[in-house]
Amino acid sequence: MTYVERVLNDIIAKNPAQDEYIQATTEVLHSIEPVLDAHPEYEANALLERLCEPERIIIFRVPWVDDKGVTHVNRGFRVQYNSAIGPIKGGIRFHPSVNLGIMKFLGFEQIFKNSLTGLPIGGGKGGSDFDPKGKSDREVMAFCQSFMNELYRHIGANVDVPAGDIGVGAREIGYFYGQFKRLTGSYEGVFTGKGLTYGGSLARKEATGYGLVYFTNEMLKVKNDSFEGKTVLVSGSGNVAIYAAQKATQLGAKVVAMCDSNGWIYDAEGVDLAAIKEIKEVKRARIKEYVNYRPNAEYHEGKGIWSIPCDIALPCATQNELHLEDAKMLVANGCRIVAEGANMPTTLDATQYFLDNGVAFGPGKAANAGGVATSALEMSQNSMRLSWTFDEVDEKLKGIMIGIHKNAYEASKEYGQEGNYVVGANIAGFQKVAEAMMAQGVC
Ligand code: NDP
Ligand code: 2IT
Repeated sequence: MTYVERVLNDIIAKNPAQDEYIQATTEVLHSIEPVLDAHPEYEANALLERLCEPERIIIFRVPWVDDKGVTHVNRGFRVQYNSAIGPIKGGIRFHPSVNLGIMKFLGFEQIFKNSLTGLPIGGGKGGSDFDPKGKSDREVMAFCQSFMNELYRHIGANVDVPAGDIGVGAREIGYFYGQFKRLTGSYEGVFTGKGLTYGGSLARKEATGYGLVYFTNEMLKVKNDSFEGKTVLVSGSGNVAIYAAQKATQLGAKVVAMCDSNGWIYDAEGVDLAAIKEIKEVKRARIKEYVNYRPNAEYHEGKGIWSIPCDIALPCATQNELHLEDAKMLVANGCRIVAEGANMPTTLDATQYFLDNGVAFGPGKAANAGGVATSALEMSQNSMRLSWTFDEVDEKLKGIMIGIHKNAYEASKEYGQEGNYVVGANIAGFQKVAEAMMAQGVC
């Protein structure tokens, strides 16, 4: 039995019902096998066993009272996965599906993503099974304050710096920040994605989506191609999806479809992003309202976005939203590039199908790293007590995404799998963390 098989068997035996965590570790550990073969000292020092076990997991009760006076209890999580290369950094997700396995997969992926940015940030993730849909602002505030009443003691600008993710945006970060400050009396850069009036960075809101498109643009350049004239599908209609669609459109592509968890819209003339922003960012409503803005567009209930012919697919909603049958449809319809704005949106068999069928595939930990990279730029600005202009941040983001693409591509080449960004990103992300962990001794 190889080292990787032994570690994966232990993970499977010890973590029943954590399917997403097993999926993420399986992919990463298999791709780094050549590095492990070249470094027998990693096995001798139980490096993988230490890497796969979070430094600590905090699970806590989050009680709150709704507008009718009814008391509810949700479960809160923070997985502080790995601080070898910097303080813990990663988002907070509010979604009813949140459980320990999902928190661990996201935290595990974050370690390598953060390493790929080249910036000094460790990996972690947090969240709750709280469902913000349909809640009033006061209910969301009550929940965020209660969440912070426990989490504040575990975080800090040099310890652990949370940010947004699904269901957590500027509104929630504001409530977290206010409560943290009240509990600790400390005005510090303990969150990113903050509002611009209290330490936020310009371009953080746009960063994940823009970064995804900058990365995809590098993938296109390898093929001597560009976004100009391409037909693009973007799943989701949240923070990542909206700004991916915006940048792809700016670069000359036509985004013809987007979705939410209820259904999808198709607009042959190109999606009207002002309408999507009003529906999603202002009204917090359902995407089916889009047809009220554009009567020629179609709305379809349920899944189905991947059945539309396209050149480029950008899954930007959630994990395991793109299955093998979707991959087959995309390939049959001529899709040649897939880049993940979401974390692990593509199942393992669908990923393999893309790789086997000549589709250039950008894995999330590389392609969507622009969000956390810009979070690290927000931390830098907070430390300096300065703020950069939008263009300064955007230029840095672009440079970081070009660098991630280059490093992942070169690692894929070095290990004999040129153009396989899954292998390249996993290896490039792993190497820095492994070296830092070895240098710091058994801890
Ligand atoms: P948002 O909450 O802003 O948007 C999420 C979008 O995805 C919504 O349109 C939502 O629809 C849809 N969605 C969520 N769950 C499902 C589901 N089960 N089926 C179909 N659609 C679904 O989140 P973000 O845009 O911030 O995050 C999207 C993805 O990007 C996540 O995987 C996140 O981890 C990842 N990511 C986010 C980063 C960031 O900076 N925000 C950085 C890197 C990655 P509905 O409104 O109906 O729920
Ligand atoms: O998945 C992610 O990279 C994020 N949700 C952003 C994390 C961050 O700290 O900005």
